[in-house]
Amino acid sequence: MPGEVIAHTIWSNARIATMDARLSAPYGLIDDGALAVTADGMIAWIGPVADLPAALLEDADSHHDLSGRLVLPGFIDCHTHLVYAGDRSQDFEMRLAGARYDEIARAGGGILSTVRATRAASGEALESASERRLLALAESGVTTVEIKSGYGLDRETELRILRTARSLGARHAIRVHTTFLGLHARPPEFASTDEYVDFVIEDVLPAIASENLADAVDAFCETIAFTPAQTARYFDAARGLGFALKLHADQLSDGGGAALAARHGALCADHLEHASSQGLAAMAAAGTTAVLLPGAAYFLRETKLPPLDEMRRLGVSFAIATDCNPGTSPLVSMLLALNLACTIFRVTPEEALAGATRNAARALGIADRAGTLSTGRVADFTVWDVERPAQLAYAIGGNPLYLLSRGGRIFGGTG
Ligand code: DI6
Ligand code: FE
Repeated sequence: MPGEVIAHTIWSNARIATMDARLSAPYGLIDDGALAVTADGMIAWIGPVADLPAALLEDADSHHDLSGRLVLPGFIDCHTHLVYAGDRSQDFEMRLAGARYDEIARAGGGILSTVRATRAASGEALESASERRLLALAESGVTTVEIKSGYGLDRETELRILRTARSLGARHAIRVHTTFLGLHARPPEFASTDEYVDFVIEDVLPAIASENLADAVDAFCETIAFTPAQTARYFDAARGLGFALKLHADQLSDGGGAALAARHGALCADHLEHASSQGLAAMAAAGTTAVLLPGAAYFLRETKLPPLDEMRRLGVSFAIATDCNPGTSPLVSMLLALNLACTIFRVTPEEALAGATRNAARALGIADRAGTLSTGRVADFTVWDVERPAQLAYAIGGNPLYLLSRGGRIFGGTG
């Protein structure tokens, strides 16, 4: 209403990397910036301190001087499998002794050993193990996280994983997007992958839809997992129920996953080390975001890098995520994911930070409200004890997080 004073907080004396591509400065940087946040956690105003309207300043409930610290949009980790029980340090030892990931999987280890542990875990054990990982990610600056199921592979456990993900998000005021990864691996009680795909389509997808437990569905389309034809059948059923689509595509071999994801209008296709030029061109045309997972490439010592030059040339936007999972990327730091993206994939620090914010929002279908800092968006931001944004991608193992705001609620720091 005109003239109404809305309670708000002012944050000033900040260097703000808005990541807003409409601003011409690298990182959308506002050098001597200020930010006004409403009581309901929205950004009421953002810009250079010198332009801050006097009325906003006078009416503020509280005022925080950030002493020149760096402000960024909260990180969005758009690809994790963080709800599971057990660990896979034995696989790790086997691999170091010479076994390959696909050999361990074919020998009945790999994903299925985590499925056994997850099915057997009590609700409390599953929740507390997963909570640690979620909070570790939050401590590395994450305000929104995507969590996939896929370590249950029966109806009850898949639903339990998705409910656990939702309840952890609600308990800690972290925005959680859930994804049903039904086609992750064939569970031992099914003789063929086709029969398992039928079961998922007929019994599990409708249950998830009726409880509204997932925002999207995902599949592992790979020679050791599910074929493009099975994936397409599952995608058609999921889209019919209103789910958004994502795909683990072309990670270990070129199976045409990138083009398949694009053809189905998927939000994103993830991994893509082996994606073809045609696949990437289809993604560019469909507006499908690439999600790069340097933690998995590092952990598996993958020597084939994702075709970044081709992505840049074709205009495929790319996000960076942790892929937090027990088998191929036991990584719980978004800061380390940024560093790995730069050192292993050779993305620039600016591309890495865009990948953890603006482009990750695209991969979750929330680019209209998150991923950049501008007026009218949610006040999900982080404050760091660094001067230059590139320092966040450059350092290995430290954590200069000063404080974090999730929808205006402040965690850490003294403000
Ligand atoms: N791709 C991966 O890298 C993970 N899942 C997937 O579909 C691996 C998960 C695991 O090994 O537990
Ligand atoms: Fe994954």
